[in-house]
Amino acid sequence: MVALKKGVICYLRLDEDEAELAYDLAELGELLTNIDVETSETFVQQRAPDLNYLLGEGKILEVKERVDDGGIDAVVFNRELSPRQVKALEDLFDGVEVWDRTQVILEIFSRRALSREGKIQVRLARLSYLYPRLFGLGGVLSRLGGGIGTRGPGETKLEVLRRNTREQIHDLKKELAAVRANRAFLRRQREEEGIPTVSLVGYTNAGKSTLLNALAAGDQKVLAQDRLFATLDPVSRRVRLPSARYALLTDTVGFIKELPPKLKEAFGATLEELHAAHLLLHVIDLAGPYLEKQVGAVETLLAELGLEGKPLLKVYNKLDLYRGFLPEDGVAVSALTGANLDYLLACVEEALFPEYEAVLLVPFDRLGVVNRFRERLRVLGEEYLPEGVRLTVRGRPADLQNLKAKLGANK
Ligand SMILES: Nc1nc2c(ncn2[C@@H]2O[C@H](COP(=O)(O)OP(=O)(O)OP(=O)(O)O)[C@@H](O)[C@H]2O)c(=O)[nH]1
Ligand SMILES: [Mg+2]
Repeated sequence: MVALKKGVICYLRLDEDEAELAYDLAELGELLTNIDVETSETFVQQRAPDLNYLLGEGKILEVKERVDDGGIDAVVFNRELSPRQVKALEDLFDGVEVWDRTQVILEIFSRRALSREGKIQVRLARLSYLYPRLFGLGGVLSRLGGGIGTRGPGETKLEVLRRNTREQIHDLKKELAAVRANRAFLRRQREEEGIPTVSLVGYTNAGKSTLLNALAAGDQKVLAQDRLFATLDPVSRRVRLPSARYALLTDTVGFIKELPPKLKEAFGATLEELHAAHLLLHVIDLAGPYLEKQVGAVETLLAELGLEGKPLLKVYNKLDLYRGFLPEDGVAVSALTGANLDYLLACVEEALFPEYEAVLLVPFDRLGVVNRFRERLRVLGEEYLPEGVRLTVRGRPADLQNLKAKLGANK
């Protein structure tokens, strides 16, 4: 068990939206839990952002009083703080850590990054966040790990630090460019193989990795966990579609409302992969209390990435936890229990290949079943055999899937 730190949240409210407030507080609390900080109190104020303290002076002194009473390790703000605010707040809270939402997310990402690429991306995001803040300087430095090198003639320590950071950013960008080139190469190779690609997108913790594991043809499992941003590195697995054709399914980093811009930039190469997908599966937590907010946030991010035009299928996940009306604009499944996954695969196939052919051996006493599908399926060939009729039919994968299921049942 890691020792929990205690933090207070300072929340600047810009409007009267109660639902927004409740959502943000729940989410920030959840983000903090993911870096082992427990929220002990919340201070909320509605006003225009203060240039020094984000919250107004009166409110911030209230927070200061609480912090001075002791037992608080961190003061956490719901918005990204400017360099000037970081400096002023660190001076005010003298010794107690000051965090903003961006730093909290950066911290989670850096704990999760495993691959070389993931680490480069997170490091780049951290240094880019840090760089403009090097001009005020405060305790923020010790947490963000800016490297200090040898001093050149006539340079102050601070100047060295800035130059070093600038150089590191430059180098990391170069490394990322190499990663990007390699990705493009692998993508072209895949395209030559002709396997269609499907990418999972969705809010963090919606169940993307669990779904990938449930659908993947082999048994190489990826990490799926009840924690935010469990996945940072894209992983692909082959998925067998109902017609026995294959698609390549890719899992990637989860989305969050107002993803810090520096992270969005750093993860550009990862997110760029989405452009190459033939189909996006938007995985949605059907059972969570914040479905609409999360769907909205994902759609905003997809639009920002220029992906509005992509074919997209909504997948409402965690059906096993849900008792209510089912949304009609997508497929409801449970990645955990496997419910409705066959139907999902049929829909994926339908989106990728609008129609396909199947050969079915229908026993004579089941021909009536086929008749019920006459309107939706085209019969291309009939061959009479002792055990039944061999039919070649053409139609949408979902209908064929359905027919096969009906033929299989009540034999
Ligand atoms: N009850 C239930 N739980 C599920 C289902 N699908 C996923 N979960 C759980 O939800 C949690 C998050 O699942 P992940 O697959 O890691 O979610 P993710 O979308 O990959 O999350 P990030 O990688 O953080 O973006 C895990 O604890 C899963 O066991 C489901 O259909 N039903
Ligand atoms: Mg995941």
